[in-house]
Amino acid sequence: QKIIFVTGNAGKFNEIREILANFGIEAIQNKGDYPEIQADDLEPIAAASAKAAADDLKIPVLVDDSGLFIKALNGFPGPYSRFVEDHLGNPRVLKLMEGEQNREAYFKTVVAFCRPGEEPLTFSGTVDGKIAYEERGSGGFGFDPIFDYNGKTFGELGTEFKNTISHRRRAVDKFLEYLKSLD
Ligand code: ITT
Ligand code: NA
Repeated sequence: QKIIFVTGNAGKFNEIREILANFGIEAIQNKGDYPEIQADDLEPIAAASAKAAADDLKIPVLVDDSGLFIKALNGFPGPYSRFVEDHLGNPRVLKLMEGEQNREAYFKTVVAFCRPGEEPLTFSGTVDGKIAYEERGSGGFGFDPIFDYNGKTFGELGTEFKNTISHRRRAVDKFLEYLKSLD
């Protein structure tokens, strides 16, 4: 079984590829860049991207929209995570958190699956953690070096462990449940 995963983000693709491979599904990357709508949460963003890609490519596709939600910052960067990661980076996020006692945060992934001409389906997953006081570890990508999970950052824990408990894994598990329900 093969599935087209539309993303320009190599970190995401590698994680999804490894997760799906464990379930005997081959992920094929399509780097098509579809305009993203703006919204307060990730579901409508992922859904709109999946529909645009499926209707354009005329094949079923999977997309992933993810973000880091920091409690003390009222959920920022959330749906603006891409912009913050690209234009500010982890050091500036740590700066915003300086002097902040409440370090609680979560990662969220919404994977959206869409067949051409049909409505998209969305599946979400989250994982709770804390914003670290400094970047640690070189594994993973994006915000992983500042996301502390039980004392170690995702950067320190690395992709293999991350894939067993991550927001992305939890979202993909729900998608796999859906696929299974079709058999
Ligand atoms: P697409 O082509 O798939 O849209 P993107 O990089 O635009 O790729 P997102 O908008 O979903 O993807 O990602 C928001 C940001 O959050 C982006 O800068 C990622 O690096 C970061 N991010 C997403 N998932 C992450 C994870 O599991 N760990 C750390 N950072 C993550
Ligand atoms: Na994106």
